[in-house]
Amino acid sequence: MSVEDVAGAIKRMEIRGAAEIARSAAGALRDEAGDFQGHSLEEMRHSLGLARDELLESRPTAISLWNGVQAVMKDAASAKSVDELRRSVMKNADDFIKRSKDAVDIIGHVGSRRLRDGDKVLTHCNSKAALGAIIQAHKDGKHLEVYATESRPWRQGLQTIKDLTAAGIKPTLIVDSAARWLMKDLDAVVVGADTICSNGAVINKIGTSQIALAAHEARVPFMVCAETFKFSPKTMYGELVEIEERDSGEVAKAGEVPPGTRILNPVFDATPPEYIDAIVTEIGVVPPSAAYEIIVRQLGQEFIFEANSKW
Ligand code: RUB
Repeated sequence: MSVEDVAGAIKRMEIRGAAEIARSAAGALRDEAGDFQGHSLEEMRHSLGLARDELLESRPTAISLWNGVQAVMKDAASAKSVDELRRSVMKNADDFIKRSKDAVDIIGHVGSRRLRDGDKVLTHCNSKAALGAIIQAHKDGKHLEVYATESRPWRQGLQTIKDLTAAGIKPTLIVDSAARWLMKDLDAVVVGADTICSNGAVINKIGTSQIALAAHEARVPFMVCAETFKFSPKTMYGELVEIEERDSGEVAKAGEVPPGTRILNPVFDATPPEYIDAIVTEIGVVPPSAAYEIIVRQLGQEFIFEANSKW
């Protein structure tokens, strides 16, 4: 797929989920570099720069996209020839995609250990990392009762039900507003993340923070499954995470509400660190308070410099 096709598919949510968005963007940059026909290094840098910007503009909230693009382009400034630039972009993209898939796998195994036989577990939206932990626990022989929220307005919960069913789990679907009613019967909540801020706050699908609040009230452990490239170096420098607002037609179609009705459609929200018991990453289970440390150690100086250099 071309950069334009991938950016369009991300915008339309045909490609969705923070990790998948990042991997697809990395793949698009790899193909762009591979297909470059020119002979000038400057021209290639320029065209990759435009491709990077187009991909970054496709969805604003998930830092995985920015981190992924950054990982692919990290050697672009130092490359000395078209060939070197092409090789570095293609290799970095392949490395990022592999690392990201391996991370989901490890998170599955680590997250599984946090779930016990007989647990009743709720998940929200459709996170491959969160589902990885639940499905791995099932493969490890634990009998889980799994509940999935519908996740209005896009109803990603239906995809979650399909994913769980394909893995041999018989899940139960609930409407989003049933989460607190159900909470008293649950043993764990497992969700994914689009962005984790340097203070440990987690940005994920709208409604996540309400579920976390209900879990906190009922003392039900709230676990976030997220690869380290979901942590945001930008937030270290005070940048607030932009919460994407999508078209009102996703909430109510024309004719369903009186003309002039104002509809708000924010698609992510922030869960404060106090409501999060554990973040499961590919480098281990960490508390939200470790977020700053992870950004510094795992993403490293290059990412931090780049995150700060725009201002
Ligand atoms: C998806 C969503 C997911 C995270 C993590 O929102 O909020 O929980 O992206 O997913 P949308 P993953 O459907 O709007 O993209 O673990 O697969 O990266």
